[in-house]
Amino acid sequence: MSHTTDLIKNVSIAGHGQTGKTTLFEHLLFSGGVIPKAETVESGKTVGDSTPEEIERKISIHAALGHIERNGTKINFFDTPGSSDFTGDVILSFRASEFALLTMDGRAGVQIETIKLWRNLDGRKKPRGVFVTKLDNDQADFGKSLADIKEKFKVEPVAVTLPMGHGAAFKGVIDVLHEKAYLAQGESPEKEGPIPDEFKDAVAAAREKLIEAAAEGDDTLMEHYIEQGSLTPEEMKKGLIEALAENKFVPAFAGVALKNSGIIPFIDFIADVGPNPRTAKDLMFDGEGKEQTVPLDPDKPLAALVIKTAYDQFSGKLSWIKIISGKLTADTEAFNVSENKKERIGKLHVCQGKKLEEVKELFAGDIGIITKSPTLKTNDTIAAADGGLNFLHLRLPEPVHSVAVNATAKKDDDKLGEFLVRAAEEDKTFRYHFNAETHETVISGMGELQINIILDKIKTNQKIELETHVPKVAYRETIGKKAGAEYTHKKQTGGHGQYGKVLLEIAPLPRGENYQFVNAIFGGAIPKNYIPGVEKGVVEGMAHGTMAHYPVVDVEVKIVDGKYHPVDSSELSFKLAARNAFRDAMRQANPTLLEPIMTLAVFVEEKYLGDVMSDLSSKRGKILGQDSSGGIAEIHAEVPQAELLRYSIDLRSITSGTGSFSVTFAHYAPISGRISDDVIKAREGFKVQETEE
Ligand SMILES: Nc1nc2c(ncn2[C@@H]2O[C@H](COP(=O)(O)OP(=O)(O)O)[C@@H](O)[C@H]2O)c(=O)[nH]1
Ligand SMILES: [Mg+2]
Repeated sequence: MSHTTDLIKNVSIAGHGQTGKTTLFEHLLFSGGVIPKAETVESGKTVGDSTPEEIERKISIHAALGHIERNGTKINFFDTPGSSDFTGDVILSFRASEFALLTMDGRAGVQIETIKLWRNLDGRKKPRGVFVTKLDNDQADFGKSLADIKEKFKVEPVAVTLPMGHGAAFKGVIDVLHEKAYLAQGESPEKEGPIPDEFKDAVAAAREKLIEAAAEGDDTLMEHYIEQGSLTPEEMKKGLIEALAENKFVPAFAGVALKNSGIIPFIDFIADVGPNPRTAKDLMFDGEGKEQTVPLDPDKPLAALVIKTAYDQFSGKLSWIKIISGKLTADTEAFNVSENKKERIGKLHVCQGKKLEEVKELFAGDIGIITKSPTLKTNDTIAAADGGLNFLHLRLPEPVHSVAVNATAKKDDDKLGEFLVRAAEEDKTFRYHFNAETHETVISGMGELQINIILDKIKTNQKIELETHVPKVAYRETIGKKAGAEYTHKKQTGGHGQYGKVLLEIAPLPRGENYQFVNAIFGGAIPKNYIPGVEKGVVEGMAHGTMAHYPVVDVEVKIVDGKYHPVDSSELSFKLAARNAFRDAMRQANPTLLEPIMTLAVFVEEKYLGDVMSDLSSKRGKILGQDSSGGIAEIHAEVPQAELLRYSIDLRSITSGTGSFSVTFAHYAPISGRISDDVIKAREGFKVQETEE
């Protein structure tokens, strides 16, 4: 069944790993009547963790989508992965939702992923709430968790539900908004009842805060509140809706998902107060080079965005799509704005995890799935007609972890290539490229876990035997001073000979300027038609330097003199002369190896700061700056790439898996001594393929 815009809500459930997202998602579907029984993550039967790799590892790897209905409103929920290796699917779910629910373990409070997700939501001005889970643990503390939010984010969350006890004494939650208690019933849905006397004062105080939050949403309500000292339930609801859509308050919820507690009042809150899809403020498109936003609008012609591509072993290719304006109808023709061509829309579906249900149409605000489209890709904009807006692509972080791979058997190369294309389509944070310089296929992603899961799939599902290794570093060579050399290429024994003489001077250029060729020949010492041959020789000479055969950069080459022979000279003779002259000059010009230096930004909990800094200095890192806020330290440094090839693994072990980093190329820098000697040694036996006479 399809729902219209004002009867749709979209919620992303996100948070640090193991805070109970998948369990909460399961119990939302159970309490919403979608599934007859809530399964545990450990059983491998949850709706959220349904792919073979998730069942095997007992963690979420992909976003899952499901929905319930409450008083006629459809609520779409995303269950997202907690590990930063799978951040791509969290970001796409944020993009498609107007509200994010961050889960927090009641024992741990704010954790590093909570902070990163909070910042990401800040960047989108996205309304959000927090759900404090696992309150059945003795050390869990709802109040402390909210205080932690206040300390770290300078926002005081407003409790919409309150726990009745905690640990073994946990009995259920109280819905402060609707003034009802919900007793936990274990496997059955929670049961509504009166608020026990012992909690009445706490509820009254919490309700006061909720009324204040509602009054903040609207100026006339604020006047009423000041005049009357309170708000009617209708006024309160209206104020909360407005305040939440404007991200003016952060609702907080308590619960024990595993025991079906805190679920129904949360569903009620979303159905009543959750942001309408029309309130989305991050629907950005490229308006002639300038980013602009459009309102979500059911009355405009169709516009929709493909947010995700997945391949299901039973249903085949799935293209997840969010409708931004108008409606999408099954079995019609639309226009693919990104590809600038007509697009056939086949069957449309809504889903509960991997279970699909066919629908005829989807309205603005809704999220659904197009199956078996051979052409649709993630980030494609689909519109009613040509000339529509082109929505901006998902903004994802750059890969930080790379591995070089090759199929053990040459015959598997094509199959491996096809798999990589598909994997990169499914997860936009995963990339692959062939590095022509090092002759390696390098795959990259957000961390070792993500890469290992992909390698496992290649080995197990595709039955391709693989070899993997740490990617090679692309070193460079350059010179430290001016030098000159002359070289005569001569072969004049019988018949048509070869003759060319080149005299050249080389000089260092500033870093990053690469190469300059200067022709300073006077009086036709080398005729014009041979100059291209001379330059070819120089370029070939620079392709493999004299130290370790790496490309030579940042050199000016000036051809100053030469000599030719009217019969024996040829382009080839001058090319060979120039190549050798260049290398002779380079040997005398104080040649040096250069290594790539990366700019690194590391995010860690403050307690790991010292260990991370000393590790960076052992990696020849130069600290550029350091900043701390809300318990998280941010370190900026420049570090040689050669030291960072396994940094995601190192940082994981230093920070017990909590740290993260980003890395971009900065510049090349000279190396010397033992480091340089080792690089040269590692290149021994490298064969240069060049044309000979
Ligand atoms: N005691 C308790 N355990 C829970 C609760 N919610 C989830 N868990 C357990 O915590 C673990 C992680 O849960 P999961 O839903 O996979 O967390 P996710 O990584 O955030 O998706 C699982 O073993 C769950 O059974 C809860 O409310 N109370
Ligand atoms: Mg999960």
